[in-house]
This record gives sequence, structure tokens and C-alpha cells, in this order.
Amino acid sequence: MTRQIVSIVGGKDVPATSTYISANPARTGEVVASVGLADAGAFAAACRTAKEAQREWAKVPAPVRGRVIASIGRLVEANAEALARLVTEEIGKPYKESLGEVREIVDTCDFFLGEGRRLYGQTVPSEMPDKNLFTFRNPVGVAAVITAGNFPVAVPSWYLVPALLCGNAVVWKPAEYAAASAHAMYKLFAASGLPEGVLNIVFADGKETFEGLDLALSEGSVQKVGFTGSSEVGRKIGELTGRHLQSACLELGGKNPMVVMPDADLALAVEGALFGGFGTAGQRCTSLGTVIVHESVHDEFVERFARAVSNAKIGEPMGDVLAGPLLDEKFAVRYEEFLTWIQPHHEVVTGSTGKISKESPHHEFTGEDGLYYHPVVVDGVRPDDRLFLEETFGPIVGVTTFQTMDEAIELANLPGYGLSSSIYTTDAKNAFRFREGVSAGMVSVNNSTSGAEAHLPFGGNGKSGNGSRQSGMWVLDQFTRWQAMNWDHSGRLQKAQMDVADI
Ligand code: UN1
Repeated sequence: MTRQIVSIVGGKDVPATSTYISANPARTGEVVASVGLADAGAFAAACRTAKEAQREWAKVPAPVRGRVIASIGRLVEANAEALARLVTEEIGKPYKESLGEVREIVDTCDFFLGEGRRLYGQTVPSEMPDKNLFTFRNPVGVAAVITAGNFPVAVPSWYLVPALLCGNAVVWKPAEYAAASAHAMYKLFAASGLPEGVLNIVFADGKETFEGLDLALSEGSVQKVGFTGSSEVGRKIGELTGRHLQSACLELGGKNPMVVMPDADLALAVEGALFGGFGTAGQRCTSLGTVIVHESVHDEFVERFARAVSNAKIGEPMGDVLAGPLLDEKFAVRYEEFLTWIQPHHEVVTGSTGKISKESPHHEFTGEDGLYYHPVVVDGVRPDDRLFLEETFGPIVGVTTFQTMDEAIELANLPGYGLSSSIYTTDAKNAFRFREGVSAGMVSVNNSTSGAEAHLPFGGNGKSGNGSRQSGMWVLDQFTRWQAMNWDHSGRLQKAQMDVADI
């Protein structure tokens, strides 16, 4: 029987105004859930409900909120396999990766449950005698969190868990094509003892969400927006929040480079490129975009890389495969458009492009209607190419060459994104020069561009985001606002800057 899901606000189901069908990308005829979508008014109403609930939640001592986070972690862990299976069914991510995603929610809870007993403020020396200065972290209020479906549970947890721990309420709007996974995760969170209205889930299309958010921001019932998705939508969210004098945590696209130095371990570099470029069918924001390889090792690298790619198994995501299908029809359409443009202009060194057929060596699936695409390597990509400059969000990697380190860094920065980056080298000097020169939020040395750990700062610069960072202690600055307090016990009016003691 088809799952029927709707938004849940204040613990109650919200009537839908339209329906979206979330399908299995491995068998597009198979419905995973029928999703009732809410309109802009319902979105704004959810933010009002959250605002009410937040007042009480903020009064719960942080260590007690930490215990609720601990209970979320336990519930997610106990239901990990079922949640991972649903993620695989709904977005086609290989089961092993889905399980890793669910693990990442637990890791995030593990980190933040302890933060409930820290959430430190500071004592600060005053320039005057008999005066004490302090800082406190206050919750921001209500966070509207809008997430993509390529990481339908792990990345949302990077917002939800710290936001809740810090004493905020949340209205979460997941991607429609990953709605069933989000709904199942919401249910686990809600069962942990969170008071009603503190966490709400709203399914709505982009237009209704945007209008609802605009209204909620103007009413003062949203103080923070968390957004993971495309650079194009991120720009609109940034403009909207800016207009209302609120701030957004923006985690956007990437065109992540990998530099291969002449001294690199090429076997390792090929492995990193294969996982970074084609793991998750190239649909991570941290996926590899372009390999920038030293001209002296170019031919050998390309030959080995093309061979590794030809041997990769693409197929049934419950099986042992490098990648499953693309996430959803809308991404397949966009990716095909890109491929149509690429073909006449470029040298594809891996043979076929487009949908995988029965005859293909990659073929590891049954049925005809899965969104399975050939992994594609294109050599000789020039810096003015669309393939060099644009995020593709599909299984395609470009290769270009360089001569000097300065040139490699310049090429790495050229697309103007700045999320992840990687360098393969056996010389520490190269690694540090690259780290210093590359304008990316994350740098891997002898590792793939994708695969960040949940407690390091995650985020990008330029077209990848507004410099905000998620994860670990760094995200606390997104979900709290510093409050400064001074307490004068001198018994007289001491004026800052004017009554500073001379010695
Ligand atoms: C994303 O693609 O939106 O580093 C996030 C990684 C993952 C997160 C990716 N841990 O690839």
C-alpha cells in the first residue's frame, strides 16, 4: 500500500492543498509515497506555531535539551536499517552509503548531546575596577530549514540537532522527492520527548515555501534560515533573508577540483577520483568536478582512470555497486540537457554517455525504467568550458592539465565555487601551498573531495555559500546569538572609555 504523508505542525497533520508523488528512481514506475503539499499560508502558520513553542523550549536547561538529543540518537540508531532502506528506495543511494548517512545523524547527536553541558559563555576582563563582563549564547528563535534530497537525512540533522540543542524551534521543509525519508526521520525525532511544536515538518513546493517564508520573516516568526541546495536558489534565499534583516546559513553547489602532482601515488589518486566523481552518481555537493593533473603524469592518469571507470558497477542500489541511479527525474532531465551540449564539443575517454543499456558493462540492474547513467570522463577540458565552470550534479568528470603549482591553484579557483578541494601529493610542501592558495572551505590531502566528517566545519565560499559553516562547534554561531552583559558593583557610575584608570 502506498504511504500517504502530510506535513506535521504542532504534532498535528496539516491538510494538503496538492499532491506530489515520490517515486523510486531505480524503478520510476514504483511509488514510494504520496506526499500532501501545503501552501504558503500553512508554511507561515507553522512558523507561528514554532514561535509559540520555542518560548518554553528555550527555558528547558541546555543539559536537559542535550538528553533529548541523546534520546534522538538512540532512536535513530535502533531504527538505522529501516531508515537506510527507505533512503535507498526513495533516492537510489547505495544501501551502504544510506547506512552511513544514518550513522552521521547518530554522530551528530553524539557530538551535540555533550554540547548541552557546555554551550559555554565567557567571562571577560573589564577596563574598570569592580566591574564584571560576561557573554552568553542565546537561541536565535525559530529556524526555517530547507534541505535537498541527495543527503535526505544526514545533512538535515546537521541543522536540526544543533538548532534544537541551542533552544530553537524548527520548521523543516525537505525536498519533495525525498519526503518519505524525511518524514520517517521526523517521526523518530518527534518520539524522543521533544515538546509539540518545537520541531515541525512542512512539505511544500519551492514557490509556496518561498512565499510562506517571506510572510513568516515579515511577521517576525523566523530568525534564521538554513538552506542546502543550488547556488541559484541560495542567492534568492540570501536576498530574501537580507531584505528582512535576518541571516541565512547557505550550503550551496560545488565544482570541486582535484589536483594531481607529479609525485602523487597515481593508484590512490584514481581511486579518489572514482569515488569523488562517480560515488552517489556524482550528486554530492562535494563531488569531484575537474581533475587538474600535471602534464607529466596526464597520459598515465587518464589511461588508468578510464580503465577504473569502465570497470565500475552501476546499478541496483541494494547491491554492491559504486553508484545507483540519479536521484529523481528532474535531475535526469537537467543532466541530459548538459550531456547534449557536451557531446559535440568534447573528447569522452570512457566510451558511452547517457542512459546505461543492457549491453553496457556497467549494467547491474533489472528493469528498464531506472535512471541509470554512464559514468563519463572528458579529457582536454579548457578553462572556458561549461564543463569546467558549471556544477553538473551528475556522473561526469573533466580532466585538464597544468605545469606549475601556481597554475594549478588558479585553475582550482577559477569556477568561483569554493566548497571542497583535493590534492594528491607525497610532498607536504605541496599540500600546504595548495591549502593556502585554494579558496575552498575544505581541503583533502590524498583523499577524495567528498566524504567530510560530521564534526569538522562544513561549508564553502563564493558560489558555494556565504561563508557559513555547519557541523561541530562552529555551527553554534549559526543557532545562537552572543549576548554581552556587564555588571558594575563599584557603587558609582563608571563610564566606559572615559573613566578608565590611569597607571
Ligand atoms: C552534500 O553533498 O550536500 O562530504 C553533503 C560529504 C558528505 C556530505 C555531503 N559527508 O560528501
